[in-house]
Amino acid sequence: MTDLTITRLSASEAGFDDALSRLLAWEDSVDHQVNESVRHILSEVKLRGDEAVMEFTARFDQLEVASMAELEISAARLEQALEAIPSEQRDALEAAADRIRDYHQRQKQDSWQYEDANGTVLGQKVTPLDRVGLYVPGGKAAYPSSVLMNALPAKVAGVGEIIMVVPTPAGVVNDMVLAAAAIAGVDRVFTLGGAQAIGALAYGTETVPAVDKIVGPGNIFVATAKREVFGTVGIDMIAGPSEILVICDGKTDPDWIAMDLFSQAEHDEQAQSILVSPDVAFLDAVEASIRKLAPTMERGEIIARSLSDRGALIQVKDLDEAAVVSNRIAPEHLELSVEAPEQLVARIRHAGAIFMGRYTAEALGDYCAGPNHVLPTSGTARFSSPLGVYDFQKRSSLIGFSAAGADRMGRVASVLARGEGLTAHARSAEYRIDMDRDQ
Ligand code: HSO
Ligand code: ZN
Repeated sequence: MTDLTITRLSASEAGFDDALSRLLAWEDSVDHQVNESVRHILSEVKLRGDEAVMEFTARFDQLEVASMAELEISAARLEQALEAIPSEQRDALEAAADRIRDYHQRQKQDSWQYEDANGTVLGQKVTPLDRVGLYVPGGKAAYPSSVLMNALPAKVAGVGEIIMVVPTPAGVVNDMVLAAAAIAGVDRVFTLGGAQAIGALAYGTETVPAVDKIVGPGNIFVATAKREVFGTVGIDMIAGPSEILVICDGKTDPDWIAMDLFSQAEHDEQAQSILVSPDVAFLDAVEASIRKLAPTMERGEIIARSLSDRGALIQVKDLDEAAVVSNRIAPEHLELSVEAPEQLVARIRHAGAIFMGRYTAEALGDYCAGPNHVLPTSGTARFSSPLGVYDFQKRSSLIGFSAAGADRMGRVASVLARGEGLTAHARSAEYRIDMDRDQ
C-alpha cells in the first residue's frame, strides 16, 4: 500500500499562505491531443450523424451494432432493471428520490409581473427548457445517485424531455443506474459515451434528438467536448475532483472525522480532504485514526494517494480563523463538526454545501439529504451555486406599455436614441408619443 504522508500546516506559521496555495493548486488539464481528437469526433458526428456515432462507439466502447436502434434502451428494459435490483436498493433509491424532489420543489421559480403608475405591465415569464441531455459516466463512476441528482431538478422544473446517455463498454449496463433513470422519469436512454455522445446530444442525429442543455460529469474527453459545444447548447459546469473541508472543535470522535475525510478521498486520487481545528491534540488523534483505518479500506490505495498528495491537517488559533481559512478555500463540501454550527455558519461566505453539526456526515448529502450533490468545486463556490431547478428554467422579460406609459417613456427613449444617432429607434418611440399633450 502507498505510504501515507500527512501534511500538517499551521495558519500562524510563516509561509502558510503560500503553502495553502500550493495545496489548492489544481491544473484543469488542457491537453492539445485530447482537444484535437474531440474536435475531430464532434465534426464527424455533426456531419455524418448516426453513422459516425456508431463507428466511434465500436472503436472506443467495443460495442458493434448494425443500427442505432440497438443503442437505445427501451422503457421496458428500464422497468426490468427496477425489478431486477434488490428491493433494499430500490427502496433506498425511492426514498432518496422523494427527498430530493421535495427539496427541489422549493427552488421552483414562478413568473411574476407588476403594473407601474402609468398602467404599464412589466414582468418575468419563467419557462422550463424543452429538452435536456444527461451524461452519466460509465464503469466504476456510474453513480445512480448522480442520475437522481441531475434528472430530478430537471423534472421538477418541468423539462419536456430528458435524454440520458451512458457508455456501456462491451455492452455491460449497470442495472442500478437504469433503475435510477426509471425512478427519476428519464424519457430516453442511449448506451453512448465520450465526445461522440456529447456531439449527438448537441447537434442531434437521425436517432438522437438535439437537446438544449447538457448536464452531468465525465472524463476529460467529455469535459472537453462539453466546453466545445457550449454556445450551441447550454452546459452545467465542468466539475473538478471532489473536495471536503472539515472544521472541528476537537470534540467529535476522531474516527468519524477520519472516515468523513476518506469519504471524498475515495472518489479519486485527485480528490481533496482537509481538516481544520484549533485543537492540536485532536489533529494528532485524527492522524492516528487515519493511519489506523486507511489500511482497512477497500479503496485504500486511492485514499492514501489522495490524502498524501492533496490532503492536509491544519491548525488554527480558533474557529474564527478556521472560517477565514475555509473562505479562502471555498470548498465544495464544508462540514462544521462543532457545538454551535449556526454561529459558525454566519462567518462562512463561500461553500457549495454546508453540513452542520457532528451528526451531519457529508456522505448523507451525497445520497439522500435532499439538496443536490452536484456542487461547485476548485474554489468556484466564490461565484457559483449547486445544480438546481433554476438551471433548467429560463426567464423571458415581459413588457406591455399603456398609452400613457408609451408617451412618457417614449420621450426618454427618443432622447437616448438620438444621442446614439439611431433615428429609426427614436422615431419608432416618437410615433407613440401623444403630441396633443404638449399643446
Ligand atoms: N461526492 C460526489 C457525489 C457522489 N458521492 C456520488 C457518492 N456518489 C460529489 O462531489
Ligand atoms: Zn461522494
